[in-house]
Amino acid sequence: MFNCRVCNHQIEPFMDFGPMPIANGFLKKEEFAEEYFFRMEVAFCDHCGAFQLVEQPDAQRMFHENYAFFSSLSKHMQIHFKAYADFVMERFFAGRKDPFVVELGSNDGIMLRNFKEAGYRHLGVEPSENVADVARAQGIQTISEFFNLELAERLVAEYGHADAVICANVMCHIPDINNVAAGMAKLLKPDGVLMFEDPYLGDMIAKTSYDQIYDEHVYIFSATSVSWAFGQHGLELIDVLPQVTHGGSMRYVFAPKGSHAISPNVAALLEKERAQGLHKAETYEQFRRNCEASRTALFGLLERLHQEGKRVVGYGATSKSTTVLNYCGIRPEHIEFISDTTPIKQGKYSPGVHIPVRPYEEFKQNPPDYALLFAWNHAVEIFEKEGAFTADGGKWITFVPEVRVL
Ligand code: JHZ
Ligand code: ZN
Repeated sequence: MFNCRVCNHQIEPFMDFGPMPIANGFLKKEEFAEEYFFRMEVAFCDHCGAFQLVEQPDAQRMFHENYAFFSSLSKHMQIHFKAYADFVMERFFAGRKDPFVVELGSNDGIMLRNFKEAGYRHLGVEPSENVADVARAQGIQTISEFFNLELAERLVAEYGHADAVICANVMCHIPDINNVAAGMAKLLKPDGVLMFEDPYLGDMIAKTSYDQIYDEHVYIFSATSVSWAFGQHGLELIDVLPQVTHGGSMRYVFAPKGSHAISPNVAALLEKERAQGLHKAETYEQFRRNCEASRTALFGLLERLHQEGKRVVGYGATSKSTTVLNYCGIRPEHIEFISDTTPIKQGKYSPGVHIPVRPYEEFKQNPPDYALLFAWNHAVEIFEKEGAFTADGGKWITFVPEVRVL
């Protein structure tokens, strides 16, 4: 039993993924002996609807000056964040005098650069110095701190209240959601808006995409759970917009209670979540069984290919792949290397399982028989550019929504 991180009710974990390393903790050989592991168990709170990790490593272990994930490496994500910024500017900034936008977890500036180019006052809050430096080098105003109520008070004193507080793939990383929601309510103008998007629980359950669960993702949100959590702090859910990014995400828009009209999308999604059974324990029991079946199928396939002497290479050393590799018991003999375009990951080893991460050029020069698509959320972008691999007889292995060879 432990207490829900959002509402404090007593809850019971329903699934144990076993010992897990830091998902973005790519490491060198000499660091193997000291590698940090935590026990990755998940629980669902039937009081407030929060799907959550029981234990999460300290923030400083995950977000630091060597953070390995740079948002701007994907072309499609650059287009996505331009559209997100346009949505904010067109829907909420029209007619406002000198609006001010704050982004939490602004990474390398992939979203804020659009506000900067449009001439808006902006501020990024990004605790990982190395990714923040990339944003600063482009003239995007960024401070490197963790956001909380205390920082919100300092920001108000220094910059004034915000017209919009925005995030993407950040809110679900922050364990003390009550402190952050209180900070956001403090930072916003009385008619300001808060919005964030994160991987969506409804998609994860529907697709058995259990690899969304790793140390950084302390929550997998639904409209039901976020409206409960932020409602505690005087913020009301005024709109919801499904996104295709990261394998199925949801953008939630909040505003101080009574300040904005509520879109009919909100009631429709809450209803849909009930119909999907997101409030019921049985749904999570079924999810656990689906994960176990997926693990058996993927491991079995990789064992068979190994026995047949086939070459398998991982495509994309994603955070998500850390969960798949460790949970499924995959070993270096199953996967020759993982190809990735991120310089800081190359030449290192994957967390826990220690599969080498190699530059993309090695994949191109020596294509394997099978590419295991760890970056399945970027499938459209990747298939667009890997036509030659398929044309030459290369095969893809995917595991979401089910294990298949394409
Ligand atoms: P990608 C990260 O998750 C971590 P990850 C974080 N916790 C989160 O929430 C989401 O992002 C937003 C490489 N790649 O985007 C680049 C290629 O090699 O699925 C990346 O290392 N070739 C903040 O890590 C990885 O794959 C390509 O063509 O699961 C993709 O990581 C492409 C497109 C990517 O996020
Ligand atoms: Zn709860």
